[in-house]
Amino acid sequence: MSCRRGALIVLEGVDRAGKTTQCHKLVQALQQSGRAAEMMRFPDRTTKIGKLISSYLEKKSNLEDHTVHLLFSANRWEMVPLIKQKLEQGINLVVDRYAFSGVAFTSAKPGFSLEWCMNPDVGLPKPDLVMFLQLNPNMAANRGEYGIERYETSAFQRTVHQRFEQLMQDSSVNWKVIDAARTIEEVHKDIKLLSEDIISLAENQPVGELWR
Ligand code: ADP
Ligand code: 2DT
Repeated sequence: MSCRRGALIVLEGVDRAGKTTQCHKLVQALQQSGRAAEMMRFPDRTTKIGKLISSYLEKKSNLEDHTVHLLFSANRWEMVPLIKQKLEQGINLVVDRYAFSGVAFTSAKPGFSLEWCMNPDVGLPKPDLVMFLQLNPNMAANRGEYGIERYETSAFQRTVHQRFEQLMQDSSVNWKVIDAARTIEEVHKDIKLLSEDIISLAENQPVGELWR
């Protein structure tokens, strides 16, 4: 007897929108309701490629812009066998950032088109649901100072936000915009409901291919 597959659920949004907080809460809630669920995050800084990326983000090393874009994508591709295996085992995966962050961040740099940035990630396992945690830059600023990593400036984050808006025009992806300016519990309630719905829908469908 084949088991029902798990759903691939992604949380996206700008810095401090609450992605990590909500991923943890969602995994916990799904597990408490008797569903298998695990969290993943990108970049996954634990792999060899992830360590190169981490050093770049920490500004301990420099990498050419195209090169680091391809490394971020490779960091997702190296996880694809594991992602597929977990979904087939019926485990729901809750993912903190995915290819959408990859495209939004690189295309916020001068000289990078959305199309060029999307190409390396074409064919990745397609998320069944992508929730975009919407938070305006002023609200994000109230949640604490930016850190010292690369990309952590308000001007760059504003451009990243515009790129996300462009990506959300693509109806081939199941985007849901979540108002992230509310309390942690209010945001969680919406995310949990949307996730439960998609888990029921996805279990009878094959995993799709992103942007193909
Ligand atoms: P992200 O992963 O999107 O960068 P985090 O989940 O790390 O965001 O949250 C950033 C900061 O904002 C943390 O200090 C967190 O406790 C706080 N935070 C998260 N969600 C909310 C919320 N809904 N209201 C107020 N503060 C929040
Ligand atoms: P956190 O580990 O704090 O989420 O920051 N990024 C992420 C990219 O530029 N390309 C990508 O493909 C991904 C997944 C976003 C990671 C930083 O790396 C950026 C912020």
